[in-house]
Parts: sequence; C-alpha cells; structure tokens
Amino acid sequence: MKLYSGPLSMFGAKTEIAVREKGVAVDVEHVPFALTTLYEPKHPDVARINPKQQVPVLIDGDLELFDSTQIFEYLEDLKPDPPLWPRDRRARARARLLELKSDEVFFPNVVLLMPRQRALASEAQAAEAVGAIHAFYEEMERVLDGKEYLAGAFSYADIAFFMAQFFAGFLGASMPSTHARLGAWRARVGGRESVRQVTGAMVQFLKKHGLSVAAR
Ligand SMILES: N[C@@H](CCC(=O)N[C@@H](CS)C(=O)NCC(=O)O)C(=O)O
Repeated sequence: MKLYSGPLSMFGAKTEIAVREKGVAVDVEHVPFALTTLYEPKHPDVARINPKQQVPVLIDGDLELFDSTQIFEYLEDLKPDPPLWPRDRRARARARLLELKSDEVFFPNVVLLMPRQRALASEAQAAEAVGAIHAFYEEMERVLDGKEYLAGAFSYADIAFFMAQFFAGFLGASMPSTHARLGAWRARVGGRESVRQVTGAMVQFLKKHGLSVAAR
C-alpha cells in the first residue's frame, strides 16, 4: 500500500498514525510542501486521484482512496484488530461523531489561525475562532469525565483530536492547564509510539524551517 501525506498535514498525520496503530505495512510518501508555496505544484498522483487535490491519498492495488476519515474506515475493515472504533453500535456512532466534530467543527477554527488565513481575517474573526477553540476544549474536558479516551478505549476520535489540538497548540491556542482531564489525555495519547513518531517528524520539519514548537 502507498499513502501520500505531507510533512505538515494534519489530515495526513491522522492516517499515518492510524496505519502505525494497525500495524499495516504502508509506504508513506510526503508530497512536496513548502511553507511559502504550500502544496503547489500538486503531486501528480494526488491530483489524479483526489478531485479536491488534497492529501491524504491511499492506494491499495487498484483501490484509490482519499479523505482521512474514508481511509480510517478502510483500515478498520482491512484489519479489525486492534479495533480503533468501539464495537458497540451506539458507542461507535458517538466516536464517529467526535471524530467528525474534531475535523469539521474544531479544526476550521485552527485553520483560521494559520499565517495565510490569519492575514486575511479580522481581529474579530480571529478572536471568535480562539473563543470557539476554547469552548471545544471545555466540551472535550466534559466528554473525558470518567474516561481515559474520548470514546472509551483509544480510537480514531483520539487520533483526530490529538492532531487538531497539536496544530492549535503551535498556532497559539493550546489547551489551558486548568483542564486536568484533557492534560492527562494529551499525555496519554502523545506518549503512544505511533503519535510520537508522526508528531516528532513534524516538529523536526518545523525546526528545520526555523519554527519552534513544544512537542505535545
Ligand atoms: N477532509 C479531508 C481534508 C484534507 C486536507 O485538507 N488536506 C490538506 C492538507 S492537511 C491539503 O492537502 N491541502 C492542499 C490543498 O487544499 O490545496 C481529509 O480528511 O482528508
């Protein structure tokens, strides 16, 4: 299998962590990416396979997939053990919703803090994004009441939110230390070998470009 990701891709990192957790043999290739030109020019395979021209893209023989959540679903079907969605139907539905909320409710606010988007946004829009990020942290602190991971056992929901909050952290909107459950969760998830490898490589990439980030 081949996985196209990027050196600073939040969605790509989700899938890189998932393949490591699943123990699936995958050749990971980072497409060209620079802080100035971002993903231009697009990698030809990514441009051909994904009409949105985005990473991650997974190729397994004649199966060509894109979108990190679609890739999660395929990995789960391909290798059910260890499970990364809860087995219970209702718990699984809740976990899927948490993963979606991380990508589509929380992360868009983080994207607004990225240099290009921030330069185009007003102070009010940036403040609104930071407010929404903190409201989400509070919600996840409540979700973690009585749990070690967001959906009970470690799941794709944890992978998604760990990566999203990692980006929020180095863009200046990290979770406050007053959220004790979230802090413990972050240490628990961040300590996993899969997560250490993927975020470690990102930290190195940022350092190489003169940007510092505390490894979280
Ligand atoms: N919903 C997609 C989002 C993918 C996405 O936004 N990928 C970014 C990198 S993190 C990308 O390739 N951006 C390049 C572009 O949009 O031109 C997923 O879950 O995979």
